[in-house]
Amino acid sequence: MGAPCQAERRKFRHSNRKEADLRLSNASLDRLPGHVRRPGYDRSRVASGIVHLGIGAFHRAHQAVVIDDLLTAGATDWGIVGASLRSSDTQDALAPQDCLYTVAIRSGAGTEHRIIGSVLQTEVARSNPAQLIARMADPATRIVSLTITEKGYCHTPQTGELDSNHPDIVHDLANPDAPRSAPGFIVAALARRRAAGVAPFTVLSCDNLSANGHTVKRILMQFAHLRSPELGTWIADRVACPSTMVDRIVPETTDADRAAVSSELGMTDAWPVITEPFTQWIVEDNFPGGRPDFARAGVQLVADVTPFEHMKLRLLNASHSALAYLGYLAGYETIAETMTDDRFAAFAHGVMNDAAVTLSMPEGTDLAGYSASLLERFANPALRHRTWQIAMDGSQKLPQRLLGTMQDRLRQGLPVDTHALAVAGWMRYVTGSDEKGQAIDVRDPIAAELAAIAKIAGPVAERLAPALLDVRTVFGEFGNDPRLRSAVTHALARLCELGARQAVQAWRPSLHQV
Ligand code: NAI
Ligand code: CS2
Repeated sequence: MGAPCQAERRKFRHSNRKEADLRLSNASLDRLPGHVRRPGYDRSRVASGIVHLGIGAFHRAHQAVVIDDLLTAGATDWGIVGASLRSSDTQDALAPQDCLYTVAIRSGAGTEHRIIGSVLQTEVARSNPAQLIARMADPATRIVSLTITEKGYCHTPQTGELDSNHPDIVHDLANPDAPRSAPGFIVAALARRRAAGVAPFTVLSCDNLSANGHTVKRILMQFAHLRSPELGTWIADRVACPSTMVDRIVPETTDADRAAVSSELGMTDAWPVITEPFTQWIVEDNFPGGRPDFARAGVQLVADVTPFEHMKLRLLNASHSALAYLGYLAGYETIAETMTDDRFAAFAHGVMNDAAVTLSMPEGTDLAGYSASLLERFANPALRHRTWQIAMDGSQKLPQRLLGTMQDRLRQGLPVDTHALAVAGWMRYVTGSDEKGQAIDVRDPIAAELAAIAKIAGPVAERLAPALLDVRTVFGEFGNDPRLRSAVTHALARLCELGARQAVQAWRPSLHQV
């Protein structure tokens, strides 16, 4: 359906402005402008088959779009019930809209608006935990998927093991029927299914974790074992947790986004999601209870996602984090803005090149082409992906994004100076004070611990770097490696001496290019 000419759009927007109190809903779908794509199926005939935990921006711009495509193609039993374990914000926004929302796909060529109907209902765990557990225990639920952020797994980032001292885990072991954590809810529902003789659902992590399927399975087994060894064994034997690689850049929605989308629709959408044209989903094909016909919607089904996951985490996410910390310190608000600085763009490319040599990809994989596409995506002028947003939860992200590459490079006798500058950027960032002495709003599960370490060490690289490298939950034993300590301390000293802009300006690519 072709986009209307500008004059028609202006006319449409004007005629609809007086209907500004109109709200996106089932009843108003036929009032949308003709160029806005809407669900091509009868939502009333769709049954839910998926419960998704973490109904945030990424799920709604990625997995829910795939399911919407499959519903359009005729599937009827893979609708989504979206749950939030933390707040009612998403439900408050979407319930009045019959859970309809807009995906605004932005690029330099313009914006495409698409209404998604695959989320059928929402749940707020804290207001009714029993209802969510019942949903997940219902035999019609065959997949429980997750985008709960790296910290939602209540694990130790460096090891991937359950953190049994995590406050939510301690609470959930004491209150198994009124859990707070994702592991708590999943195990409570699985226990209910086991007791009823119902086969388990498949657990599908869509978070940026290393080996996300294996990690979530380990965490579920360890949590369940603490409740009952028999339950832990049942989960180990019966529950499938395929790993996935997920990719679509989805910045946090702003009020300006809400206003722009609502103006385009001629009606209010309280929580649209903003994204890029690119999307990719690679999934291990291990769904004993059945799955949607993912391939029909362009999802790649593989036996082992590992190489693709490493490629994405170590090239895209690593350079994203590098740009986030050093770009923020240099005064850039968004990734696209940071990429307008050629030296930062070159540095991001250097991070990708240094990671590429650690990958074992299928024959014919074009890593140079993949890196080039990443640099283009990062430079998308239509996406305002804030460096501050990507800088969040760095203690949960560094191991799979930067440290794994550094360990592999050192094993190969290769320098790690490029990645050391990215780690130094994180260290400088978590001090909580920027290069002008202004406070940084550091969001991280261990932000207070990091700030305390920085305060004791003071603004001296030779003290701060070793102190942070001793944070075992992030660096583990690798933090003791003298080559790592030397490279990171040197990088931090340069960063503190020159400032981010000049330190990146002075950066040069690693000499040993394989
Ligand atoms: P968001 O902030 O929109 O949603 C995060 C969701 O996680 C919310 O529903 C929130 O309630 C839930 N959550 C947060 N902390 C939690 C906890 N401790 N326990 C349980 N649930 C918790 O963020 P968004 O953009 O949806 O990203 C979520 C995750 O999706 C990311 O952390 C990442 O793992 C993955 N992802 C995000 C991409 C993006 O560009 N935004 C792209 C690829 C993957
Ligand atoms: C970002 C990711 O916020 C972050 O940490 O690096 O969410 C990134 O946008 C996605 O992984 C892209 O697929």
